Amino acid sequence: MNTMSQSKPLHLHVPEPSGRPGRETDFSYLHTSPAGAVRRPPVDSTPADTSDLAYGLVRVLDDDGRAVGPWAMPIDKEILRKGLRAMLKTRAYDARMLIAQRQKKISFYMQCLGEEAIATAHALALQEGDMCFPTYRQQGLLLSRDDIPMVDMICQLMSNERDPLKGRQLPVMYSYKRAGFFTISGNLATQFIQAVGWAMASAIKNDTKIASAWIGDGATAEADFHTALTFAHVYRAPVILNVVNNQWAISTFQAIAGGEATTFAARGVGCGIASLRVDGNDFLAVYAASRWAAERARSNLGPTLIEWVTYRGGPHSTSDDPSRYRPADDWSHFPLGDPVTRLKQHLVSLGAWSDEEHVATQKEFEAEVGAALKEAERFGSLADGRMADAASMFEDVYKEMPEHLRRQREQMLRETP
Ligand SMILES: Cc1ncc(C[n+]2csc(CCOP(=O)(O)OP(=O)(O)O)c2C)c(N)n1
Ligand SMILES: [Mg+2]
Repeated sequence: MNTMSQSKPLHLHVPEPSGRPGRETDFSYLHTSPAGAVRRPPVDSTPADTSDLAYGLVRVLDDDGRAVGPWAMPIDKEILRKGLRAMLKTRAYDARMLIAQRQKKISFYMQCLGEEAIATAHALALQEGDMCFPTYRQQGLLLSRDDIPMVDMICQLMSNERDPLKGRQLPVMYSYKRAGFFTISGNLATQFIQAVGWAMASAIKNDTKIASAWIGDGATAEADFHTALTFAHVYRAPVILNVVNNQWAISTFQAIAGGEATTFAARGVGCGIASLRVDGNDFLAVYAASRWAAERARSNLGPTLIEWVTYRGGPHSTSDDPSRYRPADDWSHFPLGDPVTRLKQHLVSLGAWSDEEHVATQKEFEAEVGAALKEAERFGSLADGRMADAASMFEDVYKEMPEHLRRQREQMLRETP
């Protein structure tokens, strides 16, 4: 036994955010790289050869809205315009649904304010038939498509007579198989193991489809996250592993989930997975990194983990009050800015957008969302209590309804007025 060592009392380190209500956040904790500074390795790089990228920050748009550096790829202006429209549509939808919740037309809502670039740009980088396993903050995957009627989505929020999910899911927990949008599970981190399993099945069937898994910074502390990484690495599953680091998990700062002395992207490298840490508020960087990861997956080069660095501009949900735990104006000081403003600036500098078109597009989507809400309300809302028929709960349990369920349904219909 070493009798020389001094016995100083031990203590634990409990991470704390630098900002609290009334005290401005010191965002120097967020290590950033200048736009264009981070290299773009070949897609067939080994996971270990991406180590530096797990600690840097892939960025394309500089402060003047120019696309610079090795990740600036040629992108059709029409795709960028489509992207900006998708972000504006998502923002308009979120803003109106927040009001609808306050008006007691829906019971609950979750916005993705400030994070719009991630899902909308990622959706444009995937192919038809690929499968996303989203969380509740990837509505942009749906709203960037033309084939998902907004009215349907609002009927889901209202659990009304035309809710495609018949009132069986919490509002915002959409499901659209045809849009590659797997049914959202409220049990966080399950998306990761399910996506890796789906990707492995795609490879076992010698298919060409890839999966895209979604998780937040906070949920990476769940065991499912780590299990998924092991399987993805071992079998080189064709999957993109998205970690959306929006700095907060309800009222818990990202450092509590382990983002203080390392990065979430670095988890991937440690597991033998190619990893990138990317500016999630930079539409061009999101698109380029998503394309890189998708190409790797589709070429049997294995999974990629991407940490998207962003900021949750709004409350966690309509049940949360962030002014209790962070400065009210925190978002306006976030070093990576607002994804809408940044893509707008870029498109204006290319001569492919204008202030007038911006305002007109905002108005166009406000009107579209307003009309969709009105149409959805025709089928009932929380306010009037018209909801999916209770007898429908016996449907879709088995492929063919067994005798005992048939009897229970008949009894219910007999006994309820
Ligand atoms: C397994 C599990 N644990 C806890 C919860 C409760 N919960 C819902 S959202 C949330 C915070 C998640 O934060 P994060 O993963 O950072 O995602 P974000 O909301 O920021 O997008 C928690 C703890 C849950 N839904 N599932
Ligand atoms: Mg979070």
